[in-house]
This record gives sequence, C-alpha cells and structure tokens, in this order.
Amino acid sequence: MNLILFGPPAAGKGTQAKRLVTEHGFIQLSTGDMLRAARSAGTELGQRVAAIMDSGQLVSDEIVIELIEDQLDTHKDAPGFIFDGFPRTVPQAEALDKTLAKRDQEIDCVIRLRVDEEALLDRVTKRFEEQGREDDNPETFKKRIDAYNAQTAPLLPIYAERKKLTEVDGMGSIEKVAAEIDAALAKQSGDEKKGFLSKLLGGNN
Ligand code: B4P
Repeated sequence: MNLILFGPPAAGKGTQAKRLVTEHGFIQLSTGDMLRAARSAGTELGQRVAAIMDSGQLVSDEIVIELIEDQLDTHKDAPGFIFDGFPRTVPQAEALDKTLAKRDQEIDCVIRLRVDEEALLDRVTKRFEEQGREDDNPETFKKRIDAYNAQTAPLLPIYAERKKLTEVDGMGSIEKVAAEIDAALAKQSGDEKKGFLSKLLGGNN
C-alpha cells in the first residue's frame, strides 16, 4: 500500500509515519528528513536548500522529486511506502503519479491530519524551545503555513475526487491520532479487498 500523510507543517506527519514504520513495517520517505540530513552532512545540496528552508519556503520541485525517485529506486522491491511531507505541490503530485505508474503502482490512500493553527503554533513553539529548529520560529512558521495554504492544500480536492482522501482529527493525543489512522487504514484495506473480490466476481460483490 502506498500512503500519503498529508497536513500542514507540524500536524504530526513525521510522528505518525515513524510509528507506522515501527508498528506496521512501512518504509517512510520524508523529504523534510532527507533535506535536514543533507544539511547536517554539509553536502552541496544541503548548502543549497538551507536558506530556503530557514525562510519557510518550499525547496524546488526538481530537488525533492529527484530525492524521492532515488529512494524508490533504492527500495525497488518494497511493497509500499509512506510519503511524509511529499507531495507538497501539484507538479510534485504529478511526478509521483508518473513514477509510481512506471512501477505499476499508485497512491492508495491519503490521510489528512486536521489540526487548527493555534495548536500548530503551540507545537512548533515547544519544538523550537526544545530543539532550536530554525524554521520553527513563529515568524518563519507563519510563512510555512502560508506556503501550505497556497501550494499544498490545493492537492486536497484532487485526491478527494479520486476517492483516496480520508480525514483524521489530528488534535488529539499522539495515541488517539494513531488509533484513528489505523482504523482508516484497516477500512482502506477492507475496501481494496472488496474491490478485488468485486472484480473477480464480475462486479456483483
Ligand atoms: P517537514 O519536515 O515535512 O515539516 P514538519 O514540521 O516536521 O511537519 P510534521 O507534520 O512532520 O510534524 P511532526 O510530526 O514533526 O518540512 C520542513 C521543511 O522542509 C519545509 O518547510 C520545506 O522547506 C522543506 N520541504 C520538505 N518537504 C518538501 C517538499 N516536498 N517540497 C518542498 N519543500 C519541502 O510534529 C511536529 C511537532 O508536534 C513535534 O514536536 C511532535 O512531537 C508534536 N506532535 C506531533 N503530534 C502531536 C499530537 N498529536 N499532539 C501534540 N503534539 C504533537
């Protein structure tokens, strides 16, 4: 199963993706983590993206698409992935569809974590105090929210139209959000099985 964890910055995508890896054996592809790793390693890519990330803007589509394609090539035999923080723009979503189609795969489920802006700000303020992540300061965070609303949120109706979108309340505790995601995934795999049976039985199931 290929799953997208979708939501504004600090909605809990990374938190939930890591749990799904531990509990269900998914492979997590987080473009945010990849970019931060490049920065920590001081690579040429890391140096190129540092200022953009610290300003709260999105890095270029070309860069993140290449990062994702490299990872898909690396894990050729994986049964599925969690895309965490990717896609974040329409061109990224189109590139993902194309690259998955080449592998005879598609996006099966998009889970949107809904968290209100005040709670998001509380979370990043706490993380800024604890970890000092430059893009978590309140001014930069506002720009990240603006980028989400302008460039990422427009993907929601696209996935809704394809009947891939499930909304999850991301305001509860980490455990409560996890339980809701698990329920959504169980329903999704049930629906997939039903669809498969229905095809097998000529659409009568
Ligand atoms: P990300 O790394 O994706 O952003 P994030 O803030 O870490 O979001 P996430 O939703 O994963 O939050 P988390 O679980 O950590 O992106 C960072 C930057 O990289 C972007 O601004 C951009 O510049 C660049 N970038 C990345 N991908 C890109 C792309 N595809 N295209 C272009 N640019 C890209 O949770 C946040 C905090 O909340 C944590 O401290 C956590 O402990 C806490 N928390 C989580 N769930 C909670 C809950 N239920 N209750 C209370 N606290 C909770």
